[in-house]
Order: sequence, then structure tokens, then C-alpha cells
Amino acid sequence: MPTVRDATFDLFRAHGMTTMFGNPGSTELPMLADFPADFRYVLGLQEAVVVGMADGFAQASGKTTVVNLHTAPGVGNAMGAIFNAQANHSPLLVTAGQQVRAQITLQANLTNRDATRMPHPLVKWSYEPPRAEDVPLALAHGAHLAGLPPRGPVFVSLPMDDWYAEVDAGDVQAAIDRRVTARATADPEAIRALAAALDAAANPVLVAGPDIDASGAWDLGVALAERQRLPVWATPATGGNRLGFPEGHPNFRGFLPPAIGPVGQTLEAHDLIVVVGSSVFPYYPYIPGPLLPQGAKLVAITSDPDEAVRAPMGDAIVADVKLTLEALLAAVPESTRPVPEPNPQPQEIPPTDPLSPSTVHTALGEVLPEDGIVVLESPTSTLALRNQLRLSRPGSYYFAAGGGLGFGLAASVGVQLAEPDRPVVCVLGEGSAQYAISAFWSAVAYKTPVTFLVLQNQEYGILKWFAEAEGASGAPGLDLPKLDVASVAEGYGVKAHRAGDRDGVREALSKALASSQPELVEVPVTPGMVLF
Ligand SMILES: Cc1ncc(C[n+]2csc(CCOP(=O)(O)OP(=O)(O)O)c2C)c(N)n1
Repeated sequence: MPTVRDATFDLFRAHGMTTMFGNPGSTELPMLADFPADFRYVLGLQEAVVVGMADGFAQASGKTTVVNLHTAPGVGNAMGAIFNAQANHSPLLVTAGQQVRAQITLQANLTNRDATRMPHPLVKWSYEPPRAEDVPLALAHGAHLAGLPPRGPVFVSLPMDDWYAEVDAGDVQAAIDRRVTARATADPEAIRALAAALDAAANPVLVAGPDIDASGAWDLGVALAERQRLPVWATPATGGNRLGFPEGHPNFRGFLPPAIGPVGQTLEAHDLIVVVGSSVFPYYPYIPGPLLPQGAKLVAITSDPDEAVRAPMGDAIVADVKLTLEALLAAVPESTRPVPEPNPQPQEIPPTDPLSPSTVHTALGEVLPEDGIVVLESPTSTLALRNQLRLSRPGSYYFAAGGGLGFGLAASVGVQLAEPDRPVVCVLGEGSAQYAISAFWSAVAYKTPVTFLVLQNQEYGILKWFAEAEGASGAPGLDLPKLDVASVAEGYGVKAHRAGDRDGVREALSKALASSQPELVEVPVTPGMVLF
């Protein structure tokens, strides 16, 4: 008879989940013993890094990804990163070891006392199987559920004495053989109504969100914008974990501001707003105002029922974004509206000393290959990077939709593992880098040739900007003098370059991009928020 362990690895194999991210403890060792040769275990030195790497890997590969954490304290360390994974719609099967069953009731050391309650609000499902024999079916349940829309993390707690229990071979095979698909098509009547509204609208606009890229609908979004001559806005940059539309395309207008009043103002003059693959909208900060221009209608297409129902205005169609765009495209005619004005070129910023983050991003844009991927966590320069780079390929941008720092550095390693043939550049503020600093070790250990670009402005710049906007002067803890990320990275084995002018930045980035090892470029920059 197969054991729970045999069945588990067969199940993971059948789902293509052979890369596992973890940080082990004694409660996980029975699962990891005699680790199968066809699996890859990626070690992170702290659980926020483990989950961040898995999040990047799951998004870039499109595959549900296994995470293995150490009982209660490991799950505790991972919570912020699980929060990010939920906001990113990242399909993770998060597992954690648990005390042996005989010692859970007496709460022996390392017992995760209320294992399923701990990550509960952050996951789609949280479970501890009642018997060892139930472990494979519980993991199958979790693997299916994580990958169903809305994709996201699930959690299964695994008592450490379950692995060598025997299970029925037939039952296990039945669980392994199951496939659950959920790419649901939209109600044809809703598609017909939206197509008719689009055709009849005087000045419609498309808002493109991250689920366009995640669902593989990139070309369909472009085709819809071109056929219907739609100007296109990206969902607010501070809440979109992926791009939904090529930023170099002539129809692209920019990204929406992230607050209620400014969104309404930006969309002024449009009578129909079609939002695809985004919540409506990831607002922050709170700047009240009319939700939409007077008389405008909004229709959102999303695979996430919760996104659909929590929107404060407009209608929604809950269905697979790719299939819905296909159906909509087939239902709309070529429009005779005028082609939108071409998208203006990025603004050139005059060089300063130290450099402005904008100039650094211009230099990055000059050397980043066409198929380059950017993982971004540099709060004061988020908008400048998007404005300077105009990324235009699918799968070329990852950002923490939930805003929890620590995603960027860790996720870039996971993205590179999933995309070994594309250059990955991770752009970090020196403050952000600290939340997942030990991911440098994993980057070196797994030979992931990420180029880390660290902007050193000696402050929590975005918090100073918020302090001003909120009228909250005099807050402590917003300065970061002399934080030397380059030296810390060198300590983990990452080759580091320091650059101060535009040519130096370009040269150092070119070297790092050409390297087969992770390398870092640290650049002192002017403090403060930059928009262009
Ligand atoms: C886990 C977590 N803790 C704290 C914050 C609050 N926070 C948002 S931005 C920021 C500062 C980031 O500083 P840095 O990376 O140096 O970038 P800068 O703002 O200077 O561009 C902080 C602390 C957060 N978003 N996530």
C-alpha cells in the first residue's frame, strides 16, 4: 500500500507542482526525508522570503505552487507575504508542519494550537485533515482550490506523524486523476448588451487590469482597443500587480490615479468605462469625490466574484477574462470613431547630482532588453518607472498589489526561477530591501541571475510624502541614513556595483544584465516623490 508521503508526491507530480519553496523545522523533516530527485526544493531563510519567492514563481509560471512552512512561528512569519499573495491572486498551496497527533491535545512544544484559524482571513481555505489517511485528498482539495478563480493561497496543516500512514491505492489514484476546470464563460446576454453599449457609446474607454495578463488575454485586450478605437488606462499603479496593456501602444493613456475623486476626474468626458481584469478600483489614499463622471456607465469584467460585488458603482460580469474578451471581440464591429491621440513620449528629466530616480529609470530603459521583466518595490519612484519604461510585453511586470513590503526582492527570485530565459530586474528602495533581505542568499544559492537595482535616498520617502498629504508633521522613524544595501548583498555573495551618474548606471546595469549570476547596482538618488 502506498504511504501518505508517496501519495502526496504523486499528487504534486500530477499537478506539475515539482518546485517547492520552504524553510524547514523538525516538524517538516518527515515530509522532506528522502526528497524525490525529480523535485526541486528552494530554501528561503525566513518565511516572508519563502512565500514571496513562491508568489513570484506562481504568478510567472501560472502554476499552483507548494509552500512548506514550519509550524506556528513559521506561519506567523509568513503572514504578511500570504496577505500579498492573496491580493496578487497568486495560487499557493501553503502547508505547515504540526506536532504529532498524539501530542496536539496536550499542547506539546511546537503545537500549532489553532492551526487553521491562524492564516484564516488571508486564505481561501484553511484545513487540518482529521486523519492521516485524509492528507492526500486534503492536499488535492487545496491544490484545486488555489488554482480556481479567484486564484489565491490556501492552507493545510500537516501533523508530522502522518507521512508513513498507509492509504488505499485506488482512492489515491482517483484523487490524483481528478481535474477541475473553472474557466467559465460569460452570460451571452451580458456580452451582447456590453457589445451594443460599446458600439453605441460616443466616447468609451478601456481600463486594463492585472488579470488580463494573468489569464493570457494580452493580445485580446489590444485587439479590442484597436477594433473599438478605445483609449486605454491602466488600473492605478499602486494596486496593480501586473500590467494589462502594452504601455508603449499608441492607445495607452497612462495609469489611473489611485483615489476616488481623481479617478472620476481622469475619466471625465467618457460615457462608457469598460474595466477588464481589475477591482473597481484599488483606491488609496482617500480623496473623496464623484465616483464617475456625470452620466457615465461602468461595466467591469472580472473572474473574482468578490471584486465584482464590492465595487461601489457600475455593473459587473463575473467570468474568465480571456474567454469574455474573446466573446466580446467577436460581438463588436470595427468602430468608425476617430483613432485616439497617440500616447506622448516619456519626459526627459535633466541630470542632477545625485541622480533623480527618473534618470535612473531612463538609463534602465536604455539597457533593458525587449523581453526584460521588472519586479518593482521602490515606492517613491513607482510612477516614474512606469512613465519612463513603457513596458509592453506580457509577463514583464510584477508588483505587490497588497502593498506589503518584502514582496519585491523575494518575488524577483521566484520570477527568475520560473522564467530562466528572460532577464529579470528587481528595482528596490533601500528601505523595502530590508523586509526580505535574506532573499539575496537564495538568489545566489539557486544561481538566479536577477539584476537588483537599489535606489538609495536615505529615507522612507513615500512616508514623508504621505505625512505631508495627511498633514501629519513631526513623525519619527522616517530617515534611513547610510543604509548600505550593496555591502549587505556582498555579504550574501551577490556581486555589487555602485554608480552615481547616468553613464555609470547604464554601464553597471549592462554588466549585471549580461551576468549569469545575481548582481546588484546601488545608486544614490535625490529624496522625494517622482512622477515622471
Ligand atoms: C510590511 C510593511 N511594513 C511597512 C510598510 C509601510 N511602508 C510603505 S512604504 C515604506 C517605505 C519604503 O522605503 P523605501 O523602500 O526606502 O522607498 P522610498 O519610499 O524611499 O521610495 C514603508 C515603511 C509596508 N508597506 N509594508
